[in-house]
Amino acid sequence: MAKAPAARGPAPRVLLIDPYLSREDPMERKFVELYPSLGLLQLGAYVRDRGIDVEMVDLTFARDTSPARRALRSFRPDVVGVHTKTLTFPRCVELAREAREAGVFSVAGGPDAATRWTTYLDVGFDAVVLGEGEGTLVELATKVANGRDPAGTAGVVVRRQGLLVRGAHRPYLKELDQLPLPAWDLVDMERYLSEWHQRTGERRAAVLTSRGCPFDCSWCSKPTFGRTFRQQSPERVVRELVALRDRYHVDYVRFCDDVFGISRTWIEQLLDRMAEAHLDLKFECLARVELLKPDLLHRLRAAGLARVYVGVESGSQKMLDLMNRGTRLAAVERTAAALRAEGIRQFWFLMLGYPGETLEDIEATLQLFRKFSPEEYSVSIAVPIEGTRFHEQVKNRLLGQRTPRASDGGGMLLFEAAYPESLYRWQQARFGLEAALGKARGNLAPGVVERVERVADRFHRRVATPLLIGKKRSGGAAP
Ligand code: B12
Ligand code: SF4
Repeated sequence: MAKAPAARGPAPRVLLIDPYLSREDPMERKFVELYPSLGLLQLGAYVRDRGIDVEMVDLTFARDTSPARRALRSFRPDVVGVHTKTLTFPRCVELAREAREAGVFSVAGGPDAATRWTTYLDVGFDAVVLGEGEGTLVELATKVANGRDPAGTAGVVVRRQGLLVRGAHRPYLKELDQLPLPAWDLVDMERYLSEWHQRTGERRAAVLTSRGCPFDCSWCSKPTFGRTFRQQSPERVVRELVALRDRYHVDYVRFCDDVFGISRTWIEQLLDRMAEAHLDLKFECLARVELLKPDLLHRLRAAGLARVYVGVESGSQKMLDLMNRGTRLAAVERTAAALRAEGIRQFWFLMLGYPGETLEDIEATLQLFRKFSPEEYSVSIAVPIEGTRFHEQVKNRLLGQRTPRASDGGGMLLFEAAYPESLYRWQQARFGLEAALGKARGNLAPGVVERVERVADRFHRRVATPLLIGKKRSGGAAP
């Protein structure tokens, strides 16, 4: 646990906890890249700027929750604040119990608690903070430290005499430039950076330049920032990048925005400011294909862009429209080709099972994948998250109490879809084979990959699909 500067006077004391234990995340070894929680680093910096004494326990590299238990006893906070994700729910339950035993007021915040706050109150948290946490945590901690009841505070939900008391919605921060730099000193940055260095030869850190997303994909859950979109100025972003380089020798940055570079003018200005600061960083981001025009990609590549995550989702225009993606397939193809031409790695997100999808649509996705062989990808079965239009659409067809597990890699069917789960798992395996063949293409004799693909396609059409969807082996049941 890293220490914050000493407190002045009887300031409220807040202990922040990131309950993510990387060794318990089966995805970690495969996909997940380790960065400290930006949400907690920003919260920590903000509340500290307002006179709150703050410490943080980051369990990412811990074996269990004992560092949190020790900090509860040694730091004696007024409030313990836990960041929540669905994956870390069992740890959060444990921490709520620890806080109760230590007689400390506990509050849950972050994406999972903001989606199902009653669950968090049920398992023992004293309060849940909804949405953006900065202003709310300052007010809540001050009230609790002064022995006042935080019930009714904007952005806070508590339970009183069995009834939920939900404060008003707290307006979003208007000026993101006014946020202090993340409180990196609250975590063991060197541990993260040296792990990255061992793995990649680079010292990598995460940066956020905006909050929210103005698009409206029907399956996307936005419990924290809603449909707002706010951006920092390019100057503010560069100040953060310079600090990371100067203080921590960071030479690779992951921009964690939901969608990076929504405004072309903004991104051009950022690139200008980065060049003026001689940053010499490599970076990666998540972006929408239609924003990545070939000429912009060329500039981004020259500025250090090494990898882009793109939500391709489906190779069928009909499906993209049903998902309200606002994306044309032609833009996907144009961008995939331009990324390849520029030598920028591409990571595709693909989704199977969305309502309305037929075997022909899945086949279109596979053919698109085959055509471009992205360097990396993930293909998941659509997850209906509460509060989304997709969830609304399938809420009467949910499959009992199934909840997705991280270990599952998006491979669990949570609603009655067009086909059985086994069919989707089989399709996932097909993408796996396709990816392996794509990688092997350069090392095999010409035509070998195509022959294997033909055999696999035939097996898929004639054997696997009829079997999995329960039809007779009539041939031609699947495209
Ligand atoms: C960038 C990102 C990542 C990055 C880096 C994450 C990081 N270390 O910061 C990487 C790729 C590493 C990553 C990994 C994972 N991620 Co991620 N990630 C995101 C993304 C796109 C942005 C997160 C972010 O930085 N937000 C900006 C900060 C400022 O917001 P915030 O964290 O929500 O915090 C604010 C509020 O929530 C609140 N708050 C948060 N915590 C607390 C605590 C208290 C006490 C209080 C009062 C308030 C509060 O105040 C904060 C400031 O306003 C989100 C999607 C999104 N838009 O939120 C998904 C998201 C958070 N990730 C998600 C998931 C599932 C994961 C993984 C579990 C994936 C996996 N293993 O399968 C891992 C977990 C890794 C980990 N260390 O926890 C899900 C979580 C869904 C859920 N209900 O659990 C999200 C919401 C995406 C989604 N829609 O599916 N992720
Ligand atoms: S999926 Fe991405 S682009 Fe679509 S609404 Fe969500 S954050 Fe925005």
